[in-house]
Amino acid sequence: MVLTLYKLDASPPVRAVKMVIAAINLPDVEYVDVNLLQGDHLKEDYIKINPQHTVPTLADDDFVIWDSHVIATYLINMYADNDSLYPSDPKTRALIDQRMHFDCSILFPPIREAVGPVIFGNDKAFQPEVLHKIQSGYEFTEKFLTGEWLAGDDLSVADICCVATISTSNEILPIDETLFPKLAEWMKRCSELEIYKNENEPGLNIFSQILKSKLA
Ligand SMILES: N[C@@H](CCC(=O)N[C@@H](CS)C(=O)NCC(=O)O)C(=O)O
Repeated sequence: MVLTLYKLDASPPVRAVKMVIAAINLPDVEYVDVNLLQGDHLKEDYIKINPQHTVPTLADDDFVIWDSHVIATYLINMYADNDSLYPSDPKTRALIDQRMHFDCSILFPPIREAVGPVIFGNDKAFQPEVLHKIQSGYEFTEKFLTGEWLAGDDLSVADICCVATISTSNEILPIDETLFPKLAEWMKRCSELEIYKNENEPGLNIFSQILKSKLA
């Protein structure tokens, strides 16, 4: 099999997939950069692969799939030595799926909404309504954290996907640890993981630099 990941390191969902690839020790993934700032994703060749023109996109030989959560669980189901990141027990899996749908529908959209007008437009500040949505995502996440990890006592793919997103929104609206102590602790726990240091931090730094240069 030949695995190709179309990616942009600054992108949170790309970083989530790269952390999963590292967590399951998947060797020999070919990486292809898609520069959104230069409009690579809107070119005919890329639209043919993914009509929704998002990154990340995965090609496994001629099977093509996108959305980071789907790519992450596909790679675990298909190639991981064990299912610890995405256990097959239906209730555990449902809890993980809920967190990932929450990431997709609540945590990630305000990041796009906040940075779009800054990175692709001329805005020099974030809209207050968007910051409110990010804060609301923090409030929910704080409530979900009843154990060490987002879906209980063990690290799962939900933590990986959500930390890629929340570490990014933290650059837009820093997490107030007096309001969200469990969230701040979880962030710290995640940031100590090797996969986070190697696969999330570098792209997060790129994101942060782009943002700072646009806000300046
Ligand atoms: N839910 C998707 C979101 C993907 C997404 O929106 N990626 C952004 C970059 S962070 C993108 O590709 N934007 C370009 C576009 O939508 O045209 C996922 O998890 O993969």
